[in-house]
Amino acid sequence: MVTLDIESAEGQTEILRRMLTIRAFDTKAGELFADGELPGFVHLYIGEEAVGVGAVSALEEQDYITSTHRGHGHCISKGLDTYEMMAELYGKRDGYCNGKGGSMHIADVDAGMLGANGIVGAGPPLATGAALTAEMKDEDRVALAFFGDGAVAQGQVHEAINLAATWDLPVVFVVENNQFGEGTPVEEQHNVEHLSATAEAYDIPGFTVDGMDVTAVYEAVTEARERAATGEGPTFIEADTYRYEGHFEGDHQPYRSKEDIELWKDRDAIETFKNRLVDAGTITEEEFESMQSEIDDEIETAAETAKEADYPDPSEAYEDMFGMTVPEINDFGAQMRADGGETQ
Ligand SMILES: Cc1ncc(C[n+]2csc(CCOP(=O)(O)OP(=O)(O)O)c2C)c(N)n1
Ligand SMILES: [Mg+2]
Repeated sequence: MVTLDIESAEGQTEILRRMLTIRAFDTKAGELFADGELPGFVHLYIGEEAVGVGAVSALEEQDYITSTHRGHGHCISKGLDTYEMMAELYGKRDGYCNGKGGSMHIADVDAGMLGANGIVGAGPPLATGAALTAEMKDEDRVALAFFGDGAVAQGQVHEAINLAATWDLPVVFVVENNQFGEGTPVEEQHNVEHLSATAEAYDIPGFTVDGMDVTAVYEAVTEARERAATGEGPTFIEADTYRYEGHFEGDHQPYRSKEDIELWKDRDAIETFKNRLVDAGTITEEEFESMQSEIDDEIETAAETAKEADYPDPSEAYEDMFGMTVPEINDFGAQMRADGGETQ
């Protein structure tokens, strides 16, 4: 069953709620970082909400996603809990990785969120691997990789697309073209007008969609998922979007003007979708206001509770690092050798 049905009033309302939740979460994360509350870096997804929510809503619950260093929006799109996310940003034990991952490493494998990732371009190979696993296990799952315009020319991204295309694996590649890789404009990074041209090299379908239109993203991913799930292989989707905030919090942004940002804000995806729902009578202005204040309360409570929560104890530092403990790995090796599986 599709995660959220964009044809139904319930699905539309939840899509709006998730986009608003991302914006509220990242607005708060930006404030907390500026106040010196959060360790590490935060990269905000504000402005790009329609890509994450549009894409994940078109998937099925059991599908996998891989994320980027700008991953909060992908997590919320996949239905992750904002308190556990906030606790992770704070480095607290209640966080998704028990506070040991932070903003750039939130993962919830059970929910199909295979991880934010500090390595640009590391998501697509994970998605191709997850799709291969699903195929070998004969499971009805697809894997969707989010990655940025700055990752498109990264070598491992091409290896991942090539393998997925050659083996017809159930993968959807989604490029979030937010017009910059750090401070470098997309046209100074690539020699093609549309990054979706990448698809031609692998003989797979490639599309460029308006990433400020949640419906357009949803429709493109719906088609791509269908292709993936029916053995027709991967699709490459470029979503044109924009980040409203700096590359990271603290970026002085000398590479663009306030006017450029305003031009994109005029096409704000949340505002557009909200107006569409109000015009259609799906929600009223009052319902919108109360949804917004419920979300603000949720995020405020998440931040306050996370601030007070416990850090992991230093004695837990080496827990959760590997799937097995060192003694278990040694036992595993010994067993393999005893079984004749070890050839060295
Ligand atoms: C392999 C690798 N190279 C470089 C970096 C440093 N780096 C972090 S984010 C970034 C820009 C990524 O741009 P893009 O993929 O467009 O994502 P965006 O930040 O725009 O969402 C770079 C170069 C890194 N983290 N990993
Ligand atoms: Mg970018």
